[in-house]
Amino acid sequence: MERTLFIIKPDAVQRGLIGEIITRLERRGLRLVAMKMIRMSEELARRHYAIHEGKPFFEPLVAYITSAPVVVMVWEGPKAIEIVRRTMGATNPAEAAPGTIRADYALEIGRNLVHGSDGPQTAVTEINLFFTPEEILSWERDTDRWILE
Ligand code: DAT
Ligand code: MG
Repeated sequence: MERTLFIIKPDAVQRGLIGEIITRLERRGLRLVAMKMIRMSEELARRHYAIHEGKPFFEPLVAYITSAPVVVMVWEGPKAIEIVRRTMGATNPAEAAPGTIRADYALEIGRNLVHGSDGPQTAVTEINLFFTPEEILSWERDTDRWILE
């Protein structure tokens, strides 16, 4: 089992796409184990995107992610990190595969609706940045035997 951090970014919240986006991951079969709505502080945004510090798009990225509330989640499942990334589509919506969230609802890289951890190490770091261990629930889902072999 893997866990991944997922964020519904300000543009998706403003556009009323929270339910639509959660539905895609829920229907896929992934299990939601933590969720909250927050307004990211500038400090948190800079830490979350620290790897991009110094790049030309860094300051606009921090301004965008702090500009309105976001919904932060932890999703769990086998290969959850890769599966969530594939469900999101490529970073640039113009290059995202049809049927992905970014291809279906977005046009530009700076308004690409969602964030998902890109690897096992970043997933752990990002989950710890947004959630305490008590906020992450281990729970039995009755449908799991119909989703997982
Ligand atoms: P992803 O969000 O797919 O993990 P990333 O980690 O490379 O992509 O970049 C984080 C965010 O920064 C991305 O969602 C949008 C923005 N971004 C990345 N590359 C960019 C670029 N070349 N121009 C403008 N914004 C960019
Ligand atoms: Mg990334």
